[in-house]
Amino acid sequence: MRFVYSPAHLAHDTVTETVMGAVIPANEVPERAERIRATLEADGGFTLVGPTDHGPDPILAVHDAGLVRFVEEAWREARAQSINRPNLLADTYPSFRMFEGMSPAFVAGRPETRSAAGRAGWWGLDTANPLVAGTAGAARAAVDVALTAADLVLGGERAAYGLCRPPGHHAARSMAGGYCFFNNAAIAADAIVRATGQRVAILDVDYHHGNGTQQIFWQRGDVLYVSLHADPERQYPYFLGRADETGEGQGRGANLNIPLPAGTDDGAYLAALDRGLEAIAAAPGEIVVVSLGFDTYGHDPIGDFALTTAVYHECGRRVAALGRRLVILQEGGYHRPSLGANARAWLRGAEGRPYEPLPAAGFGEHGSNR
Ligand code: SP5
Ligand code: ZN
Repeated sequence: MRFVYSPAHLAHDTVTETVMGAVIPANEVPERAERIRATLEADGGFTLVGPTDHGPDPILAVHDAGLVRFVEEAWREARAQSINRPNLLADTYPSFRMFEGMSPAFVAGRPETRSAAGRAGWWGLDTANPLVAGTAGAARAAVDVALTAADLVLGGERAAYGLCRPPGHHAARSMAGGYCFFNNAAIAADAIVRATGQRVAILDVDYHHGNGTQQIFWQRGDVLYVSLHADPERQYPYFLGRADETGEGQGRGANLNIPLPAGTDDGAYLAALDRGLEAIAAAPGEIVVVSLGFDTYGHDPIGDFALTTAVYHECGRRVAALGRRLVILQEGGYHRPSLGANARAWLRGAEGRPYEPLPAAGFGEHGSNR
């Protein structure tokens, strides 16, 4: 299988994030993508290709131009306003309650403020989403990685993997968040719909609900969104991801959320995956975009599922058994020592190659982030 990678992600060199007010070491760090790249190269069965520049139009087809401007200007503007921290992180967000009683038209006309800190809140969801000097370039490159993987599949490949970083599925039309700036999977799915005129399904197996992807396609019938994730009753992004969210308007019935309990193990996960795959098999279309996360892993520092490396091989195998072509895009996964082995297992499963676990040394699946 070919996999698309760009070193531009290295410049998105996040250091800290905040969780409930506490500063902690960043989870979404360059080492994640480097681990996966190194393991796929060591496997010998994967071919690295660089992305091609697709320009801003596919991004602007999905995202508000204001969000794109913010991502591109924010770092320079923060420095110009003497914000001399290692990263730009908001502390104030425009809760919808701030605008209660005001008409949507009036609210839509509110200016975003000139303050860089204020703008980071205006366009953001949460305080765990640091923006640094290299973020804009990395986010642009991640979109190009996704679109190049889509091009490979549109060109006839059965499957291609885009090693996107930063990830994308929490980014909504006008909002960054959850380590995401541009929604790589949504941009790729939208581009595939435009290129083929066919329906596309997105299968999101990151541990978290892809609130951004759901929002972008909420009223669209041409993209089916299916997500397996931690129940928002206990986990980020808290305010979306419930089973009764099924889409509206043209998109009615084209959104399937499968929230799962803490401790979900291999068997329970595979049963839920089969439910998701049944929904995809029942819908028309030849291409599936996979939002692939490994924060479902048993040792993930921010997840609470119990999946093993071996089950990722079986997941890849079952997804490929749909018989559709796959654009597989990296989302989350924060237990760094296991990321290479987990990605390799999933992708080998999708190709019909045997699991053949790696030796525990080096890129083994155990160990801690430290
Ligand atoms: C792409 C992706 O996986 N984004 C995840 C963003 C999660 N951000 C909020 C994390 C909240 C972590 N709660 C930690 C509980 C640790 N026991
Ligand atoms: Zn996640």
